[in-house]
Amino acid sequence: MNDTTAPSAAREHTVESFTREFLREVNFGQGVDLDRASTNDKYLALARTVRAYLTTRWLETLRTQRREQKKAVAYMSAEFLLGRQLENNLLATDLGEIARDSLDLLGIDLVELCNTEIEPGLGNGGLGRLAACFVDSLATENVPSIGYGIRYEYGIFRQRFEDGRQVEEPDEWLRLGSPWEMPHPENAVKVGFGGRVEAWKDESGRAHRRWSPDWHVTGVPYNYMVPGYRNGRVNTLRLWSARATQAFDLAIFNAGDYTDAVRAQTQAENISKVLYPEDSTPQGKELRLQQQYFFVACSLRDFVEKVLPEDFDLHRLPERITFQLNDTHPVIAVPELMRLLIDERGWEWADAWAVTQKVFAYTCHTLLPEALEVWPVDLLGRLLPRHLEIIYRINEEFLEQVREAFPGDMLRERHMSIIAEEPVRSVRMAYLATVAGAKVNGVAELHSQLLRDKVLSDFAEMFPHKFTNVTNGVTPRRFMALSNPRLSALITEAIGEGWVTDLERLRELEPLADDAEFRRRFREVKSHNRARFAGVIAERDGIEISPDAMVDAMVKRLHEYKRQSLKLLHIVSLYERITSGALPLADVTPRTFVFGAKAAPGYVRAKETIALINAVGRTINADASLEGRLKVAFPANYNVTLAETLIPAADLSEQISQAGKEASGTGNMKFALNGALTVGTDDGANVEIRQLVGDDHFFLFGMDEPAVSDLQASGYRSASYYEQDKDLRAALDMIASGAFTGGDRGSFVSSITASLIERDRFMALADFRAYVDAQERVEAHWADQEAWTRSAVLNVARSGYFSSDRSIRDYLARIWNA
Ligand code: 475
Repeated sequence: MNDTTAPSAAREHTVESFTREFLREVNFGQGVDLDRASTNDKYLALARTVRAYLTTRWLETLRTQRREQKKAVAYMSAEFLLGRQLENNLLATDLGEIARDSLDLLGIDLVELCNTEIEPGLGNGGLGRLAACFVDSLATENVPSIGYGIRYEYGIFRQRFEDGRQVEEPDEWLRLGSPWEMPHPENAVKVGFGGRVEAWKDESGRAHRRWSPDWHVTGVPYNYMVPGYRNGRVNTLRLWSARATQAFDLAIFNAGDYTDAVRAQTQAENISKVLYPEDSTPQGKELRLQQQYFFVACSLRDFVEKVLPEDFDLHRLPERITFQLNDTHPVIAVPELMRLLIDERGWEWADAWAVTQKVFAYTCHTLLPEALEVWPVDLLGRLLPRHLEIIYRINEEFLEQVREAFPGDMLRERHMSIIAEEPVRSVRMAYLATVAGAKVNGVAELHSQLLRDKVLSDFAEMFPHKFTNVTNGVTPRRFMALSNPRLSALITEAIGEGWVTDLERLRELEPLADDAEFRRRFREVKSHNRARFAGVIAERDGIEISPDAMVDAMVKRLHEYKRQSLKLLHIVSLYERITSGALPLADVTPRTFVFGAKAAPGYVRAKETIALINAVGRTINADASLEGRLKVAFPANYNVTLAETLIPAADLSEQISQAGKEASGTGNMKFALNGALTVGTDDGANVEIRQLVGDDHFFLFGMDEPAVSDLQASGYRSASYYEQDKDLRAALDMIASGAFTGGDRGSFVSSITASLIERDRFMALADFRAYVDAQERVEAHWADQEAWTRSAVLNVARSGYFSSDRSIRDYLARIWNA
């Protein structure tokens, strides 16, 4: 979209009108005089001023959609990890300069107000952040769409370190007000749970089923506006909040039990109380299933009854919507839609199933067997008895199809059943999604291939047409234009500003990789960004780092398959070689190892790893003999906001998961786009990043997926690597000796080292040597700053493919219009 045609809020508004509206919000919105207004008052007033601009466009977008009734996409996700809204909305509306000038005149610092905002952390990690990038790109690509999710009262926990150990605190993100949301209690939806299913017959004698839930919850929609980048479209993100229903309260209250009535109210409102903090390994908790059904039931009803016109014939639903299921969390929508059509509208099974199979599509985000959601049938049957019946019937008809396709293949039938028998009878949600969905996609080429060949191979054989790939992407608005203003300005100066919505245009930077002056300016930007990052963690965490050292970053959830432990072994090995005299200090590249990672509160090994990283960091940072050459910086509570200052500052991006385990990764894309070089395994989207940026500008190491599988099959013995590689042994021994824990060899020190030496589930030891070698290649390349910068510029120039705008176009072509 170029600037002359793009409707831009800025052109309709002046500094004077903006100031007037801002002051009105201070006075009448906040109820204070400007000279008495707190920073938070001013932030809220500014947010509402910007919101008013957005609202005009939003209402226009809604009117257009009601008039045109174009096919839309509903992105259903239990998580939307949005990050701060104010700056993003200023950018999208092009109001940044007007707001700054207006506030300047009033003597108010815009940056300070932006920093007041508490980010809505309504997600765990990759999956939730992807959903946020996607709604941004859907709006920017001008796709009629709506996001559906949960308005958690508490998002992902705040992380603190106490003596190096993670402590979780509730994330009170709504504490200071929530100017971006618009609640609509009048559009509340009632959702049932529990109870029984009864048979009944209509006058014609036809048999029906009727679900009588024994308790209900009300879902109140909260709308958020999602602006496209300066294109006039503002889409909706609708998050549901649980309230007790009136009837529910009164029934118990009237029965005379006030305490029970209150307790019931609390129970209902608990549903949207808190985000489950497990990333990739969901716990089979009843409240989680309640959350899933709650938001999905609200969303389907909302779409069918409120978004569609009143007289709409649901047989034509597939012409109007695709419900894109972000992993299996919303898959209970499948039996819910069946129930709506059959029980509530009297449809025949076959008709309902035909429509259902056309409107859902499923995105899988994992390869870990423990991450594939299953719900025990006794739990599901207790909470959603009618849905369980429907799932059984779907499964019966599906297995009939399997028998027809593969007569006599009993084993296959058992493998493919939506109902698992072992260890307890459970519903396999990924299988249900695959059977019901029109399409199934993985999130990177390798991942989609492994889904077809391994995780879902029987299904791929039966329904080859369903399987496709859409490689993930990231929004260049937040992760470049907003977060890296200096690099953005340099790029715009070189190639114009079209790249913000057409990221492939970064290719035009390629020739500049050979331009010494451009490289100098690029380095200047990096160096500025490093200093900015250093300033932020000094203030935020009291961590001191040198702004000149290489920033080597590993930021992602703490998980064994991601192998933070391998990074740690590299650091310890360097340290061990320096202190033992094997490596002269003069040969050590000055580096800051930056970690950012939250561990699921119940994931003991992950928490031990955090404690160990902090212990190693404390020792290294305090060792004067290193003359400050190595630093470990582990700022607590890594989140979207911190990512926005870290990623632009990074020189080296660590993407070192065991091959075949990381579905895609999206941090890897953000780093490459911001000019960091990657040291990575042949895993997830790393594969595509390397293909695009070129082998010379990417440090590949370690076993690939087939090698991992072979080694697994032939029997992996980690101890042999410990025995045979003396540097590895020395590093592990150093940890085990208590060198980082004040001589303490117990607790987490021994459990981590023992588990690596004895089991090493993700083969960190097998990849250690290759990793250390790759790090030596990194250092050699870094020593030639001109060559390094050239590689960095080429990383930027060749990363345009990883825009989430491109992902959305792929979804349109392969799934939504298919
Ligand atoms: C992958 N989260 C990344 C990213 O596609 C990928 C699971 C269960 C409960 C709560 N959260 C989860 C995930 O599974 C997840 O975040 N997966 C990630 O999705 C986007 O880039 O490789 O690990």
